[in-house]
Amino acid sequence: MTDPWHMLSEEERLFCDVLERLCAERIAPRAAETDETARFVHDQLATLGGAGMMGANLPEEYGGGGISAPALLRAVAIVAGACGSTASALTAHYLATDSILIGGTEAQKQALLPGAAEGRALGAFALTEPTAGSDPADMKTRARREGGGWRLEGAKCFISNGAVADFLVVYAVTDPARAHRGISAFIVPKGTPGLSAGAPERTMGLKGGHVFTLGLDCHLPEDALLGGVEGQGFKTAMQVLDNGRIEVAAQCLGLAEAAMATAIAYAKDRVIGGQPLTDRQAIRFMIADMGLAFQSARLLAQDAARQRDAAHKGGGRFSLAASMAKLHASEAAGRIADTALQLLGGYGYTRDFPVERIVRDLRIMRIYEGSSEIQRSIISAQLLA
Ligand code: COS
Repeated sequence: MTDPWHMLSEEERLFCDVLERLCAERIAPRAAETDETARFVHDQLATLGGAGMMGANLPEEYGGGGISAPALLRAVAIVAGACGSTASALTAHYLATDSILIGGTEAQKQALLPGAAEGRALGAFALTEPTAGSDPADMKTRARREGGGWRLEGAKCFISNGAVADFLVVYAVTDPARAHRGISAFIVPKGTPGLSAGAPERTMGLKGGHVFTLGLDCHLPEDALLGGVEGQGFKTAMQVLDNGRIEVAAQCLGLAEAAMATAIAYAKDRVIGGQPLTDRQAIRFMIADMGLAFQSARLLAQDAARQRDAAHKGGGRFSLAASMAKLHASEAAGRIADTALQLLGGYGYTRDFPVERIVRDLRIMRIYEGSSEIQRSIISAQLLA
């Protein structure tokens, strides 16, 4: 079989090998405990910071890894394979730093990105609202000019890292008359008076990657406006989400591969009626279906990653590829993990194996960063255009 990651450079391979060892030694052994205790993955993110992973999405000029999008895909999958909660908090941080990279002024990039890349400052991306999830253009959070700065008022929900982040990128309406073109983004540091958060949501999975409802009634300085211009927020958010959707596909690949590996090891080991499970055609067919679903998800995600690199060099959009990768990977990974659980039988339903946790961790992948229904809308709009 050819190396499925043949497109990575030698340096990128080395980066991924080191990361894989680190995750196996220091992150994977804590995944079950993280799920049980629902403790935020602070330590795991610090470990990733030491490995250069907190800035792996950023160019070297801002302290980032400067790796290709396929290498980033592989690296995020490695983290997710070790611990879904850690990968989710990590990629939420990428949504914040990507917002600054795509929409920020040079001064904002220089001020925030190197610290974020080193893992000294954790980011959060605040777009979703109680009445504006799939349609963020309908958001109600408002920013008005006030005393040489801004008054930001509203509420956000399901914000990953929200209350633990050192800085948030908050999207808000600055001109209601201009619909999506009247949305702008703001940098809100932790501790800003008037920024409040509830307790973390009690979620089905990804229990160590906390999501929060946030209240906003804050005064912000003039230079909190991302990019220094109004009306660019919606476009920035959409571009960020194109990147983010490939990172969701990466999380799906990592989690699905871990479920599949557990099921294959179990099938090889388990003997029933004097016969190994792998002698049974029903089990072999399950393994074949998981392998096919995984391979198709990986190929689509790698294609989207290559298109992401090409678009970043030459301009243009890769929304179609990103949405296809996210939609397919999240649905395929859900099927893979469910099949793995079925193969393990009653054991799959227990916490003695990681598969039930993976099933729970994966469920949100069909919902966050644009539900499967939204991905189908984007794909059909792109194909019809
Ligand atoms: N890249 C660049 N520009 C984009 C873009 C992208 N990926 N997607 C949309 N735009 C631009 C369009 O080109 C258009 O520009 P103009 O102002 O020049 O007309 C503008 O944004 C509006 O585009 P569109 O009409 O397609 O926007 P909609 O309001 O219909 O939004 C979708 C459509 C479904 C794509 C959007 O609402 C969406 O992504 N929803 C899901 C949100 C989400 O994922 N939330 C999760 C948050 S994180 S958990």
